[in-house]
Amino acid sequence: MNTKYIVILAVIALLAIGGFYFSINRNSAPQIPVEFNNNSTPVIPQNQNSVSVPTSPDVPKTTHAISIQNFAFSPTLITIKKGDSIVWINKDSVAHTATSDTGEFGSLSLSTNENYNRVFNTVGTFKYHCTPHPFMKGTIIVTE
Ligand SMILES: [Cu+2]
Repeated sequence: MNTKYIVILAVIALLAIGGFYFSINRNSAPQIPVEFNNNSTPVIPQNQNSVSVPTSPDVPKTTHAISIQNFAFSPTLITIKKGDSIVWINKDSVAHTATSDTGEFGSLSLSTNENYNRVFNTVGTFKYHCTPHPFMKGTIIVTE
């Protein structure tokens, strides 16, 4: 009789221990975050029909500096690529301009260390001068 009870107690104890371990294992199971995508319909980007094409080719544009110093443009002649820009910087203590001979572009009067920037999008030869000092001349050649 006693051994029966011992066996039953042992079984109960084993079940209890098993349940205890089971609950521990459940609780200590690694909590892996699972993201459910509730949005079952695929997101279709708007403007699907219009493909965006860059309006200008991704060619790096260069800015070329022309210094105005000692009553002269330096360099006097410069060759650049279409789309490049020129920045004139007045290094003189006297005011100068960079003025197109044909009136296509022109700076205001540039004081010391002031600059004037212009993009050249057209192939060609562009001559310019300084309005207060017409003997100051320069040429920009723009190529493809
Ligand atoms: Cu000048």
